[in-house]
Amino acid sequence: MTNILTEIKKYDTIIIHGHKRPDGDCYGGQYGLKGILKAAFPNKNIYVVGEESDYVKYVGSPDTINDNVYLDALSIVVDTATKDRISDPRYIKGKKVIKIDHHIDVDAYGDMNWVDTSYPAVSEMITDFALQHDLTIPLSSAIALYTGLITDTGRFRYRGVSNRTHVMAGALINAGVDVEFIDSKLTQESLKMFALKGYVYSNFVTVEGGFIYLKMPRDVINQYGVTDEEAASVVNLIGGLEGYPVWALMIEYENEIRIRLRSSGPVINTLAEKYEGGGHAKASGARLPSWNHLDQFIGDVIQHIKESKE
Ligand SMILES: [Mn+2]
Repeated sequence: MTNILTEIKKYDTIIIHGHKRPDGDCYGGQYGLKGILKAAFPNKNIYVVGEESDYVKYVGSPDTINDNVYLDALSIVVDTATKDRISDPRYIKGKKVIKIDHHIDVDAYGDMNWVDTSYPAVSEMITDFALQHDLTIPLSSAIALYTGLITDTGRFRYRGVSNRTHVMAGALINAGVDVEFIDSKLTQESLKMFALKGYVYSNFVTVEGGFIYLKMPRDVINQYGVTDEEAASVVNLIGGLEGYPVWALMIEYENEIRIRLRSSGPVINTLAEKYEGGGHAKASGARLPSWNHLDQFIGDVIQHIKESKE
């Protein structure tokens, strides 16, 4: 962690990347870090690049920069486990790349990698980084980081939330976060999402053995007029059902089916790895080439649940 600050000090330009289809924690890490570095080093040029997120747009919006900005720049990539998920492939043009992440380290793409899965959110890592180095956390960063902290922990409900998580949250409140403001931003719902929930509750499928899933074909997403990100966000609606410890949301893309696989029981990232995926022990992603592979996948999930009980 100390080495990271030493590196940061060497560069006049720092470009912060995140992952494709950024979520609250990705945004939190990116904009949180940007504000902290800007406050500590006002003469440095600090940029955030990558995709925009509608869901957390109050946190910030990305900068547009030319390729030549990367000359002599330091690239920092947050919240992204693998190279192919990094948003804006130009990160590699930086003189040095630092990876800061809390996912299982499958791809150490950085010249320097700070990867620690004991953090439930990269926003907690960035907050800790600031506190340990006595860096000021400006209000804009605190809002970003608190957003990341509560979205990746499901409002402090998931495993991985620790004493440290709450200490970090407390530090962000000290920095001026209005928790009610952030909660209202995150919980406000659009009519189309409200309607989509009706679809979820009417179309889930339960499989004997403890698996519940929902198919989200492309025409459903179009019919409800939601973004892919919004569609993906309903995964937890089918979680927590008694007798069904593993659940999945399957979204249809042009050439593949992307699966969000979740568990409140067995570890499922090993299973996800068999299907071009991976991630956390109880929250992973996977892919199928088409719906034709669904039955095989379901069979594997059931088998996996069975084996985990033995
Ligand atoms: Mn994260």
